[in-house]
Amino acid sequence: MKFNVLTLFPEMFSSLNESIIGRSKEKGLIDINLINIRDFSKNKHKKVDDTPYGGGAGMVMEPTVVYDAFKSIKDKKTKVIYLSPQGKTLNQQKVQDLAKEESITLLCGHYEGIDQRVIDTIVDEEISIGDYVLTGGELPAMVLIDSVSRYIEGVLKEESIKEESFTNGLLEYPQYTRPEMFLDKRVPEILLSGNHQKIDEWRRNQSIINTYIKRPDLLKEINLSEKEQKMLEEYKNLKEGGSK
Ligand code: 9WO
Repeated sequence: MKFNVLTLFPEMFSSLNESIIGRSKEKGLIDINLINIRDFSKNKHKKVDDTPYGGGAGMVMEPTVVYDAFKSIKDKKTKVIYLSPQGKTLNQQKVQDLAKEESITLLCGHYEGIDQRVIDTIVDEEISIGDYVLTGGELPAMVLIDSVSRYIEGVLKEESIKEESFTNGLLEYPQYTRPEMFLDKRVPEILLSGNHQKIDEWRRNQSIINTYIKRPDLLKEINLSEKEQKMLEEYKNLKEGGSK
């Protein structure tokens, strides 16, 4: 997967050299091409922004420099995404769809935004990572790169993707590692049993209960078996009994 990033702050993306994403870059599974928009300024002071027409606070990124930076990308085809609070909110389905693209170009705005005319000219899609305002699109671009990269073949172990949260529409089951006893808390006995059928069943039940507690809205979309429905009802009754 090729990611082009149009940004005034390419150094911010050095965090993507760490961990799983860093390793995937080394392996050549993902290619992150950082384009410094400022390099395309024709101004002797490398200016990239100007005051807004109509007045008001702050600065707006000029269309010409953004357009020239975009035109330097030589990919045959690339999906251009503008990270903005006005976009559709990113979710796991969207992440999986984006992972099928050959090339994605992320446009990161700063200051009070980018001249609307260049947005209308080059952007295919506006995406938000949540309903809050930041100082720029760089962190959202990194969130998108991280989430999409996980679905590129070879980046993660197959099993990790299949077992994870959201893939089956449920939240995750709790995880445990050594030691067997931590403070006064034991690891659930079933996980030490070696009975993998029972363990799978227990984990799925934990996922269902976890989802019921934390995200009941997600549970409405899930087809529970009769056995699982009973299990959940039993949990609800137990909870009403006040023993938690
Ligand atoms: C600031 C501002 C101030 C006065 C009048 C209008 C204004 N608009 C903005 C503004 O939207 N600034 C943005 C800052 C421009 C694009 C990059 N910025 C940004 C992206 N902030 N937050 C995001 C973002 C992107 C994706 N998901 C969540 C937040």
